[in-house]
Amino acid sequence: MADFTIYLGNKNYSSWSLRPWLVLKAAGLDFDEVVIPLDMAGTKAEILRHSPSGRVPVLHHGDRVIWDGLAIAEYLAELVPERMLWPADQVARALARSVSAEMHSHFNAFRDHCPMNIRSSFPNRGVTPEVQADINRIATIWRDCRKRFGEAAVGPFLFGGFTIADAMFAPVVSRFRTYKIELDEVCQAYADAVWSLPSFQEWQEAAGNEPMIVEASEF
Ligand SMILES: N[C@@H](CCC(=O)N[C@@H](CS)C(=O)NCC(=O)O)C(=O)O
Repeated sequence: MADFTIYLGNKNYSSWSLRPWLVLKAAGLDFDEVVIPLDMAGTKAEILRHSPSGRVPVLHHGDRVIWDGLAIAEYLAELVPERMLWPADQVARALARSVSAEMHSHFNAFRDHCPMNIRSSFPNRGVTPEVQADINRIATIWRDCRKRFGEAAVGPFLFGGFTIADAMFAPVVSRFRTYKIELDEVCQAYADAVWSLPSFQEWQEAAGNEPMIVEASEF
């Protein structure tokens, strides 16, 4: 079984879709991708043809169907263990899973007020005190991971080399640019490393070329 197809939302807006797509790239697997335009009359029905949750992303691997970004990432980590999609060290891996789960299930103020919009720039818009508290927590996570496990010699990511944890925070990196959030030196260097990933650059280019507009994510 070698055929992978990932169904995604709009690349400019779908933070949930970006994450497992980056993990697929890091896994080194060939895959097809289908973008289902979000927020349109037929969106839900089209997604439901491929995803039992009625949400994207969803990965089809032969007759297997795996939905939810973090579940897809975990599945890929099991398929290609040699790619070290989680850190090798058990303590680092537990922390990587913790921060990934925290990113997956928290930061609602930041999500609600600062939606991902890769190609746009809205300096400081939407930064309420609750949003700032989310930003501060994310910056603390980044600093802590970099300090404890992000050895410069291994790589510029949270745990040195690129892992699922970095994919989980990639939409945040984009939002920090869109909303011009000021970061300290450590966090800015990390954000720059994620932004410059060739796979992320490829996604950004596609996002810039998409014709679809989701009004709710524009100001
Ligand atoms: N926790 C899910 C969230 C997925 C999600 O909310 N996807 C949105 C697009 S970004 C969606 O499918 N929306 C379509 C709809 O609700 O009709 C994941 O990580 O995959």
